[in-house]
Amino acid sequence: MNEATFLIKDVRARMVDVPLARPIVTASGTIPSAPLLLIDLETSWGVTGRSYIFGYTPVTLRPMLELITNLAELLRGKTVSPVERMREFENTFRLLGRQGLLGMVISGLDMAIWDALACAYELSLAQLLGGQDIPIPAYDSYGIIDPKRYGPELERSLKQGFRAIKIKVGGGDLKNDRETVAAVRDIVGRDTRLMLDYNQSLTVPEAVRRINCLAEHDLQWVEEPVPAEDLIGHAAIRNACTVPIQTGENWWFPEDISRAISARSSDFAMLDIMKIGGVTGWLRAAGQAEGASMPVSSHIFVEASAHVLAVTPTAHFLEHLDKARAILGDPIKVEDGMVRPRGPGLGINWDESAIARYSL
Ligand code: SMN
Ligand code: MG
Repeated sequence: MNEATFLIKDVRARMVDVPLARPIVTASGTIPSAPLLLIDLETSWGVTGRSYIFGYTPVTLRPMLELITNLAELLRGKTVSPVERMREFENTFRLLGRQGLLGMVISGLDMAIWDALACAYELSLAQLLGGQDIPIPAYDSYGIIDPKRYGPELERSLKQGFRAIKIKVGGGDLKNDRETVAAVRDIVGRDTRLMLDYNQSLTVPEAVRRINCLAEHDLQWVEEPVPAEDLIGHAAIRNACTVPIQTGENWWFPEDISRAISARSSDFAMLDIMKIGGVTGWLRAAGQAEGASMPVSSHIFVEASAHVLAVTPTAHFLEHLDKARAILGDPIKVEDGMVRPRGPGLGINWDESAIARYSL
């Protein structure tokens, strides 16, 4: 295969707002539907690389669409070589920096380039990276819930084989959290791992008070108790609590995991492939996590994350929050509480009629 002839021809992106099975209700705001930007990267061999990025709110989609249109000029005629393309992005944006919408777009393009490369070799991404399509343990991810109304749904998760459940908390006071966690623990039983997510909503003393009080419910982790940038605050909470602290979904590019490791601010790492720098950024972050003996879980992005977790030395859990399901031709399956990476590439196919329905 002559690599020099495998070139990026063009990049297109489309905006959709996709219905969610469950709204994402957090202590820091609610996301009622999933605003996504769908990326198609066309190559000289006729293979198309596909990925999507998640805007959190629809107001981010048009600016990111414009960024992609402008960045396409940088990519057209270049080889389908994700590491080289990332080096170019790094050089181009050294003075500006890459956090925020630009970082999301760079990560999305990186995923699409890796997808095209793996598809061209007729391999899954996990295989292209030297791994296998091994099943990854997954947890089912809920928002802030009223356990009285959500009993049947939680039981459905257990019937699907999930042996781990995450709920978001912090919507009210500690009494509220205690009642919710006790009721959910009752429904899911002693043998199910239970994770909590505060979505950056507390102060350090309040986090210590709440986490130490909730510890009796045997928690797998408590996520982002204070604002994500507050590494010193997270480190202080870790020192004062026995429950492991999970952070990472707001780390931008591999530099941020270096900072977190140095600050000892997290027991676990939860990488978001759209913020950590795509597949290229994930692999670099996963190497650092291995060096720090830190378990790595994924944040949303179920399809791409299954592949990179399959080659992550300290892989822990895949988050099952299937926000793109309604526009995918062949959405992922959960079997016995596990998700298996599936090719070719990232395994992303569009359902064009659903895209037309949810198009913005
Ligand atoms: C989360 C927040 C916002 C969107 C999706 C998911 C969350 C999580 O913090 O960990 O699931
Ligand atoms: Mg979270």
